[in-house]
Amino acid sequence: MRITEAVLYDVELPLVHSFETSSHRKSSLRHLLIRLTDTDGAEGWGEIASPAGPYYASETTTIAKHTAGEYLIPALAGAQWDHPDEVSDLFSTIRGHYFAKAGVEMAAWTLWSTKTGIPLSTALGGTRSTVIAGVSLGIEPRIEDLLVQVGRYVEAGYPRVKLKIAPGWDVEPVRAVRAEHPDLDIHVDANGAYPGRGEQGYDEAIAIFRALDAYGLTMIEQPFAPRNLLDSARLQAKLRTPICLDESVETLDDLRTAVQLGAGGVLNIKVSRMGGLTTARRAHDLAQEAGWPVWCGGMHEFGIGRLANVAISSLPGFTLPSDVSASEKYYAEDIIDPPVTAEAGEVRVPSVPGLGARVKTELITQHAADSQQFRL
Ligand code: OSB
Ligand code: MG
Repeated sequence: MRITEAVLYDVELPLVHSFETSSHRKSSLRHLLIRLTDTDGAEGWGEIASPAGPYYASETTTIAKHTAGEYLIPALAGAQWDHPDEVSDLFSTIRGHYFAKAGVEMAAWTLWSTKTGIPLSTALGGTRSTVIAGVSLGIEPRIEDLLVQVGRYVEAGYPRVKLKIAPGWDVEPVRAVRAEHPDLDIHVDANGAYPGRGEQGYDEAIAIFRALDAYGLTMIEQPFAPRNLLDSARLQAKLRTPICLDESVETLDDLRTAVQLGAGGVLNIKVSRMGGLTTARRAHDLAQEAGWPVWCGGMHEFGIGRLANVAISSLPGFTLPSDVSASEKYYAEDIIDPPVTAEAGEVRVPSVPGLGARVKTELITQHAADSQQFRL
């Protein structure tokens, strides 16, 4: 296969319910969508789901746009490839920029899947026809508001609820949700908001995690800053609740280090954070060897990135519910048809080649602040 054209759309969609994490609150998402076309006119779509601001990771939408346009798309020019893993290799000399790489590589994967007739899930080694979905709930103004949100998604059949926590919003909301839902699979995600050893508030942070340990949580996600694997390992030794790593693991080397240090026991595999489906699949294999269960995290993806998340979640090591809730949790109208839906908390894995849904180009154009075309 050889790519002859790429189009990059800069698209913003409003969220149906605004979302607050330990770092900031957002009410809309701005992602880049990319369409690749090859010499035979076959097309593939990908999504660059980096957040607009540099809070989850340093790679913002504007930076990703620059990286894709100046480095990644030009690297495709003239390249002949038979498998998307080779596209991933084309980017190997470019350091970091995992979100941008993931989106461009995803377009290569969906194009390849369409052309070969092999469904994305099958090509990745998927074994499930449905994946179990969990919801991720942001910080709310009051505990009562959080209880309404939790009740709503439990009612809809989602079997797992993840609660965002931050200093000042941790033990109390968890206690309240646990009191109303004694048997619910609950996990918390701090997005690295707690101070590490030597920083002010470390002792309080440890006391909070010890208190959280009593609520039967499935995991505590990313308690400390991304690079702070040592404090994560120290904390893991003190808790029975497994620590899950998200921001800490961008590369397979990061994962090997984390496993070696005992910095956790669960991995959140985000296709975007790890630079694409190829690395995500390798991380799954490595985690399986290490005995770490995995699940797929989300970045509030539009339908394209969401379907890639569904495909990777069908692999056998994804034994915990993934953040692949239905499109309607996020957007009034998704950019794919049909949108992703969940029934009793399960999302069906498409069994057809390609993305598994039609991309609504008209809607994309309507919501695009701009688009750039590259002829290769
Ligand atoms: O840490 O998992 C995270 C959203 C933005 C940035 C970071 C995270 C999240 C989520 C949302 O938790 C997961 C979803 O897409 O529903
Ligand atoms: Mg997380």
